[in-house]
Amino acid sequence: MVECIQVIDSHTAGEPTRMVIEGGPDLGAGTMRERRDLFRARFDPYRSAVVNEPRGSDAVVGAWLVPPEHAASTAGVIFFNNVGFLGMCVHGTIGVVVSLAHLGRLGPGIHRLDTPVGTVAAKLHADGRVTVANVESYRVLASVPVDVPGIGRVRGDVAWGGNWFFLVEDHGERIEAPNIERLTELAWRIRLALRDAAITGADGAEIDHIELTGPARDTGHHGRNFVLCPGKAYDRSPCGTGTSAKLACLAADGKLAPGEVWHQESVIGGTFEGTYALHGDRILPLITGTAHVTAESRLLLSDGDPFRHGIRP
Ligand code: PYC
Repeated sequence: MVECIQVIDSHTAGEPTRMVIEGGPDLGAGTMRERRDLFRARFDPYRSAVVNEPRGSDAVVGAWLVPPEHAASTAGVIFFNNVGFLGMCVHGTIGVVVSLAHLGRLGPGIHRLDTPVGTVAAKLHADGRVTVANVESYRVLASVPVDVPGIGRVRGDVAWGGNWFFLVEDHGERIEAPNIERLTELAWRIRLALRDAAITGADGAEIDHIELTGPARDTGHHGRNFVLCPGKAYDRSPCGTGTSAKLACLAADGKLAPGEVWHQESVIGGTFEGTYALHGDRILPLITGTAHVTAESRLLLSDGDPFRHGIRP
């Protein structure tokens, strides 16, 4: 038997998104959180089949489209990567909106998407840019010291932007593409040190994204980042949830006012534009970027293929 999964591939500032539009398991009609939990518990091989080699790569983020949870929403979407599931994914949301527009399923205007961590609104502009009103973001800890074996003590902020981030500025590294291997090693060590020191997000949640920040390269931009994702792949884009976490820290430090624009560069030079509105003691980030559709494909999973569910780490 051959199972067929239909996907649209795109990239957002170089970071790939693979949107699943047909095939695979039916996740039912529960809340988005229940559907994500069902996916994880019963159908994880499909996650791996879609994003892992030989059909994908470590950098691919999957976006599984499902019927919306809320009547006012266009769709539900569950984001996942090479090792598990994401809360939110902003570059992925930009990719989903551009891919749905490519299919003729939506046009310019505001579209609501339900995710396991809340409903987000995405505006498709007439010129193809997409602005995502992300989930509320906030910093929980500032300048936390962590002793990193082989490196020494670094300090960072713990913030939520739809995923949990540890943002480090005093790392002493250049945030440039030729340095990606060193940055990956450093960020990975920081992640393990956080785990060993039991430094977590709210409710003991694991901090699974490490964001190394630094000065922008281009005049007119405000910062540059390197974000290491949970499966040790770096984000080619400036990471929209990471940019949201950064905005939450800037807001908490009084360094960026509501409505002020922050241009965030990625380690490979892509940019997102970020701004925020205040929501009580949290912020509502608005992240703008562009995506490009790269392929319309049917993934084939045949019974005789030992890697039909991907090469799992
Ligand atoms: O853009 O939010 C983002 C993201 C998360 C992981 C990879 N990209």
